[in-house]
Amino acid sequence: MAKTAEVERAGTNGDGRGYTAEDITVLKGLEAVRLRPAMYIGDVSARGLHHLVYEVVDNSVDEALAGYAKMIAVTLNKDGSVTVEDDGRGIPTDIHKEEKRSALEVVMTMLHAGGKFDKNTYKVSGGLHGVGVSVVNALSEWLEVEVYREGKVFFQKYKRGGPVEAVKVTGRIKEGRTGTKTTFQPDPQIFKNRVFKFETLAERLRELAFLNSDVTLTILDARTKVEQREEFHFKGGLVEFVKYIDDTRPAIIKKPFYAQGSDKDENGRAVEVEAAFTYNDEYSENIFTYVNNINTHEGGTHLIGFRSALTRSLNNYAYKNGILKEGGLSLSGDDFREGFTGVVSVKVPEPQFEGQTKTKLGNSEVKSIVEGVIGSGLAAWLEEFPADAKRILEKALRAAEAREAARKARDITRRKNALATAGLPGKLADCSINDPEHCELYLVEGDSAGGSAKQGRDRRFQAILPLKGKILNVEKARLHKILENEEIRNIFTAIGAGVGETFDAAKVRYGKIIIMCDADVDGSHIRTLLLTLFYRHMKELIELGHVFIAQPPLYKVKKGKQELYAYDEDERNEIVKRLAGDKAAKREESPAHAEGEEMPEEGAQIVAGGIVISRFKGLGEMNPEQLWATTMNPETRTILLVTIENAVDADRTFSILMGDDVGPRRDFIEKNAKYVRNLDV
Ligand code: 0RA
Repeated sequence: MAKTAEVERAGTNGDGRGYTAEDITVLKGLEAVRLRPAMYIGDVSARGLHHLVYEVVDNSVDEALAGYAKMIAVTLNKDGSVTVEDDGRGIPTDIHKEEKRSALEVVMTMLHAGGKFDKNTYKVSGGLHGVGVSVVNALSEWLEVEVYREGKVFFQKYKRGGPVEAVKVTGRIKEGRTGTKTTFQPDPQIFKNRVFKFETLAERLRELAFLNSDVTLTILDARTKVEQREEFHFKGGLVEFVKYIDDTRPAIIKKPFYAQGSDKDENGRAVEVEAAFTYNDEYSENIFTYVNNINTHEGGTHLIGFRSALTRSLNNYAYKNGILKEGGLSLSGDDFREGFTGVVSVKVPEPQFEGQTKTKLGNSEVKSIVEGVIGSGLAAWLEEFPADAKRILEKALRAAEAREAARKARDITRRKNALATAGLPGKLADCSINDPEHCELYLVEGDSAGGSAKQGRDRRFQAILPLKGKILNVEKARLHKILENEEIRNIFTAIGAGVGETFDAAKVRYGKIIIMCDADVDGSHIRTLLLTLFYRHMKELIELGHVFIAQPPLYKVKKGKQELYAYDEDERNEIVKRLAGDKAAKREESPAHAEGEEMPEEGAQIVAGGIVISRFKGLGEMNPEQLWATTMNPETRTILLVTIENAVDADRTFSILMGDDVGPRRDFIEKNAKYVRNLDV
């Protein structure tokens, strides 16, 4: 039996023994992580914080993929720390030969040590996470790990990545029980916001459960009075995944397609392929692709292989069954996209990630492997389910007709445009410089606010496009219909980068596109319509961080010449308290009482000890100077960056908010109404 670290070695820097050369290397590694955390986890915002949990969970998922772990349990603890426990083999605790310390300590403290074990059979980790648990350790105020192996409980604690003492045995357990339990507290020196969102974590765990049908993942929120718990286990894997994605959209085929298989790459290592799809009666295409459980937003060779298998197999079937005539019309890939919802998941031993956000698979061998597995799976499926095959082909034929009609219509518009004044929309007040990086486009609700914005702006770099009322709901229309809408065409033309498949991020005319709507129900509706438009037809714009939401204030608090703006009620109360306090201190009067007081109706004012509060009803109520000072001046304004936290969930959110089904929408609003200020989609 392997000796434990406790027996072999006294410890590192926790016992006054001093540092060895190895310790110093380790510390250098951890210091690098603490100096530049963003290099390892992307950023130190909420996204990076949640990434810590994913990193730890990924290690357990790898243990599950290796065939050992079945359960992964995440707990959000009362003190703000997080625990991740699995029932895998347990991280080895014997002495690591090269490092001469417990393997557990090596895994927990050395950068990239995770893959050192058994590289060929164990890890298929992606290159995106896969930075290793040592990074989480380095960014934690403290971290504790317990390993259950050989009938013992092994324990080690770390502070900011460094071991507090050597691995020790803290208890005996039933022989045969194995696993790893990690608890960590994110370091306040690194993370300003350390509050984990249950829903965000739950979404990722649900996704992992769909992608790995053998694993059960649970999440427990022990921070709240009433504990919240969810358990995810989907025997049906990807088939259940596509059903889940489309559960707000009516399916037009009886049962989703599913295929699975594997093939060897040029080094003889297995590439595993799995895919499922269904069709709904709408027009957008939803494909989610994964490499080693990582969502590859930018697609890559697996997506290309999947698409070409679809187009080829469906065309072949159509010719064979007389739905298409040899030498006549053939259906293109585009024709199969309307209403298509699919998931492709591949496990690649050595993935190469490319693209702007390193979420595009580059391995060329994967294309033909996916094409082969899906192509033969689909050919068999079409023979087995001819009624579904027919529905898919009918839908594709209608899409082809619509596209042809749209092409003709576009030709006509183009000719018309050439006669009329082609170029930027008349309503756009453009900025004078044309360096996109420094330019901003404000999409403003209403002509009157648009007018104020035009006067108040800095015209050198701020452009204004006023929008009249509600734009079309793009969730319910084909692209050519959408392009008939003048308001939407104006937005596309102003941005200048095309739309959908022809969208070219390099042509975007403004680095920041800022949605500015009233802080009322209509305003949120218009904002949601605009976000839907960007999400469905210019997703890259969001992914590249170009889309923002303006934050106009809700209140003005005035005392004498001093004018202060408040963006919510709490802030308003704080300002009133402060102004009243100033006065009380100076004149030794009792402080004014505005705190907690009900606000009168919109537009009205109250006076409390010389303090005047007014509530802004809409943007139009602010004069150009106020609009500049509160909402548009880059020095003082707050704008919210729109990000996509989780692609699957973002799609569902838009489908729920903009689709036909009322029930899910009501549920969503009831559940999320309190988060109205959180605009992550
Ligand atoms: C390397 C080798 C072995 C297990 C693990 C890593 C392992 C790592 C993690 C991380 C979280 N949970 C984990 N569970 C296992 C197997 C060593 C052996 O028993 O032969």
